[in-house]
Amino acid sequence: MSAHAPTAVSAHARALRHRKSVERLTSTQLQVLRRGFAAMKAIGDDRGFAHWAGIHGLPLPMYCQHGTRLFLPWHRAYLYFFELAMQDQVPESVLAWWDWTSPGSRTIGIPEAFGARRVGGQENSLFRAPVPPAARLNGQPRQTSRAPQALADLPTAADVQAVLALPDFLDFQQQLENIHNGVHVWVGGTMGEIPWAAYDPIFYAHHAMIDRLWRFWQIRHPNPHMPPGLLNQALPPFPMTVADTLDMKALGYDYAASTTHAVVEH
Ligand SMILES: [Cu+2]
Repeated sequence: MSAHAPTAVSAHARALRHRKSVERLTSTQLQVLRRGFAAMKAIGDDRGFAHWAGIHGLPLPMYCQHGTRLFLPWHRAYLYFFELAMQDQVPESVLAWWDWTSPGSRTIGIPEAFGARRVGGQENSLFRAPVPPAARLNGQPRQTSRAPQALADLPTAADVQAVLALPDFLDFQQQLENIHNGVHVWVGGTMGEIPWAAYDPIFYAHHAMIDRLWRFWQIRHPNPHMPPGLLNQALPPFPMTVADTLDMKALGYDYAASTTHAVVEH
């Protein structure tokens, strides 16, 4: 992580990078995203995809925070450093979010960007990824897989709006985590199992959506009640505290406003 110590944050505070909806990427933007994942997957050391996926889950130690007060901050830091690692390989690449409440998602489920097995005669780097031997336990398959459930079982926009209205951070976080759990289970296969979920490339689009909803919530509740002590908590293995995750623009990214006008324009 040394290459991206917190002091590097200001160096990255150049023009804001906007994460966009997977469904609204131009074909060029999608190609760049695919190149970012493909480049990381081709690297076996700690700059590579398997290393980053392994920070979330197996092999041990598993750092991810689920069912704790650090769920949102930890995953924001995780995506932030993952995206920097991807940009080390493909500088113009930016994570995209998967809005599982969108009409498109409720029609086809997994977005085509991730669901297509092959594109242009090559394996789609967003379709799946290998699970390395060190992370395989109990006969875990060598490749990630998905087993999506019924379209009607995806969370709805109304589910999301109800959660965004909650004024208390911990309530909000807990209920958003529940929605998030439901989508992991909905995608099924590897995504349904925490120790391996981050090996599926769609993990990052799902968590970008969760991170985006937290951003909306922050805008709607600018002075949230945060429990004492929470802000100073560290987010290992990342050199950040909860407080460091709150100002997204200081981190150098934001979410494109195209589908967020109702909550984001101000
Ligand atoms: Cu998750």
